[in-house]
Amino acid sequence: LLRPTQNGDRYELTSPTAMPKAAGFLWNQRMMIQLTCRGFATAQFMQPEPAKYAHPPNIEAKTFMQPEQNYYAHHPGRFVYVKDEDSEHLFSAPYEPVRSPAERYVFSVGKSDVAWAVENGGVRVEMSMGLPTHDVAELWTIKVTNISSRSRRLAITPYFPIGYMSWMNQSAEWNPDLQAVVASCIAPYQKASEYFKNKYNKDKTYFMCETPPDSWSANQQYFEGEGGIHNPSALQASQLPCDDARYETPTAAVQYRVSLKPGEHREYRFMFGPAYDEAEIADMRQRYLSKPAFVRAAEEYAAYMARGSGCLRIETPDKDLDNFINNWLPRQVYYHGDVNRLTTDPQTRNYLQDNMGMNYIKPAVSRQSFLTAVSQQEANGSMPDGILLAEGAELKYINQIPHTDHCVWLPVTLDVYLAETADYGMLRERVRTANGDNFTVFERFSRAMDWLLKARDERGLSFIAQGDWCDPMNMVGYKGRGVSGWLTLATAYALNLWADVCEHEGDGELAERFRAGAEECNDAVNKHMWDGDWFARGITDDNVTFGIKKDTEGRIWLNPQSFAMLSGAASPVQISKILPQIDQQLNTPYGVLMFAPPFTKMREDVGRVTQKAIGSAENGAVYNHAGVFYAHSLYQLGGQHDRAYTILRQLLPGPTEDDYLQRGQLPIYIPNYYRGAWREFPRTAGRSSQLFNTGTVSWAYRCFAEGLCGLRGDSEGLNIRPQLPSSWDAIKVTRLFRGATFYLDIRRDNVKDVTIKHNGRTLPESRVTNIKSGESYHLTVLVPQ
Ligand code: CEZ
Repeated sequence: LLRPTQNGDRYELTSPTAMPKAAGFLWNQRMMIQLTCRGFATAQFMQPEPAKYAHPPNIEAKTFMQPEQNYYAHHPGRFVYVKDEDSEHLFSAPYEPVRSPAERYVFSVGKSDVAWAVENGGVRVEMSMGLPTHDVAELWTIKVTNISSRSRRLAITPYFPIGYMSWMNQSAEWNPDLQAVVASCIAPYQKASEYFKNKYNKDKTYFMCETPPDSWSANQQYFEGEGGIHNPSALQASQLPCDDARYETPTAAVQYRVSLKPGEHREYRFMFGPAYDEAEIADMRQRYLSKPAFVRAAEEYAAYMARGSGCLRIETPDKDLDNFINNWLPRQVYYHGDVNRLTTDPQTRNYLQDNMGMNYIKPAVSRQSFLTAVSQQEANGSMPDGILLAEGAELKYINQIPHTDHCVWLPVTLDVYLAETADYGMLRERVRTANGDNFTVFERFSRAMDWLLKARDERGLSFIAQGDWCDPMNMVGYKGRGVSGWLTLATAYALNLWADVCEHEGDGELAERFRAGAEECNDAVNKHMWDGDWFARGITDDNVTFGIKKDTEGRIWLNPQSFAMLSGAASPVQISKILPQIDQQLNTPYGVLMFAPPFTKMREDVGRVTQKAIGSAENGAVYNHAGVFYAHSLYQLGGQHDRAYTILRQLLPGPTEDDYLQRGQLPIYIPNYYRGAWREFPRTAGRSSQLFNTGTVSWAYRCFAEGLCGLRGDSEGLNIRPQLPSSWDAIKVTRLFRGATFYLDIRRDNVKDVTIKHNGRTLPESRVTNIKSGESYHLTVLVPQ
């Protein structure tokens, strides 16, 4: 059903029906496309806000990327119909819209292309798509081969529906000079000011052919006719109608009528994408639409992807895991750091955490992200809800809701930047904000910490306003009094991390002050939120503590437990009570739940999180971001190798076929959640959200590098303290660090503590200092049995 090829570089799925939403995705800095195994597609480009060039056939609501998107017959997709003109047998590739079962079907997802090979009725169709590195366009190759032993007369009809573009103005026609169907629209608007904003938008969509087709259709209704998308009327005739769309729904179908001898094939190239005008389309043709130009674009794009290959290679007893860590996880981390989820106003916590991952790929990008983030700090030291990345960008959607946790992520993500680079010099850069104040990065971080300390109530607990890390927890504190247990602990964690930096920078007094603040936070949580076996999640506006034993829904939440371990609030005795509770109440075969039991009805003093579908998203799913915080806290704690590893492994679908089928996702990315409600609704438990935007990935990479492999930098060198799961005896690791390459041979041996040998010599500590850029270090690392 599912197999890795080329050392895990690609994954192949051999059924279009077993995991119907299984998909691959490609991006560049200006666009993103997700393609399902059946041929449905979701694509967006930035102008500068996310926009579409292919639409469903009706008006679509605009929103940010959502989980568990459904596909339906008319969902935008990229298809090719093939009709045998003698037998009249009709099928389509990849699978939609005809859904005729293929004799052989392979969906093959690579890091820089997505491809299919489909055999049906003695004809093989190979489709593949790539992207240019800097432009917005899809580059398609479609190859049709007669694999039967007789000559065949075929009508080959690529079909790229364009859909309902606008209620103001839309049309489409064949442009003979461009050899393209060109659809045009005026994107709907109402305010005069928007006219000027939209004036230079790419309001055209083109489907352009390298080889002139015999006929075409630009009108969805005429093309599909009474036969419908599964059996379009236009395919009954001897050629397509060569029609147009005049305030009718545009589409793009072109047809080639060919005779193929046994073994003979035809190969076609197409481009699909948005443009401002015909001149731009002509220019794109010139640049890309030929075989050599496709080859060049593919090479360039593969090189672009390769720049995101990360700093860690592992060889463990788990080959599927190796594939993921060596090929796919860094790619997903790169995606987040490279394009910030294709938003112009990423949530501040997302922006900082997505860039945290970039430390393992391009630390210079992370460095710049701190400067950008603090350049938007408020005068009172707090951080805004989103970071604006483009001129004219505005805070939208969730960023219009006040959340109180954003400052926390500054020291938390800086911790990784400093561990990777030891670039304390960045802290001395001066940054001026739009409100005119001018401080060093160091001062700005301290101001953010002071704001966190201030944003607490008389008990010393952090106000939650309309949300913290948990976006939809919007009614705990909307009256201004409610507090977050998690945020108080996260504040303590952040303050302690920052105190270490203050100390390193020679400001012992400040360090002491922030450590005292952290202690106050921890004490307050212990005083007001310890429920005997675990920590509560918060206290509402009306002074009701929740996330405690007497709650029948939302009884135990994962984040406060993880952060109590990170912040030092939880004593060893408390930890020994918490961990078994997590095992019992939150563990599932698909990962650890964000909380349990899920809410079944609105709780007006908690908010809309309780209204989400049971076991979906934040309402008690296996929300991977929370799961990976927990893994991180276990690695930080030490001595929890198996618990931590189990969670990391569960972030990924597989390796059993049952698990793949239940999750319904290829092991090429981590989704933001898998459905929870494992006891309540076992049928849907484990199902992937299919949403690859998630703060999980930078933490997952960190957990593998820093936790499992135990490789973490400090101001002078690299510490080495692997935490292998007990079932592993040995692993091999390659780690790039500050310009040097470390080859580590890690195995269990009769040693009391981690012992490192370099060039036959045992090092005095489990740490390498004086690292020289450009050098290779071959180390043997012995870990206790
Ligand atoms: O958003 C994520 C946020 O991007 O939810 C996380 C939060 O920490 C991330 O910053 C947990 O709440 O509004 C909502 O109901 C959802 O919570 C979404 O905003 C959610 C997206 O589905 C994920 O892309």
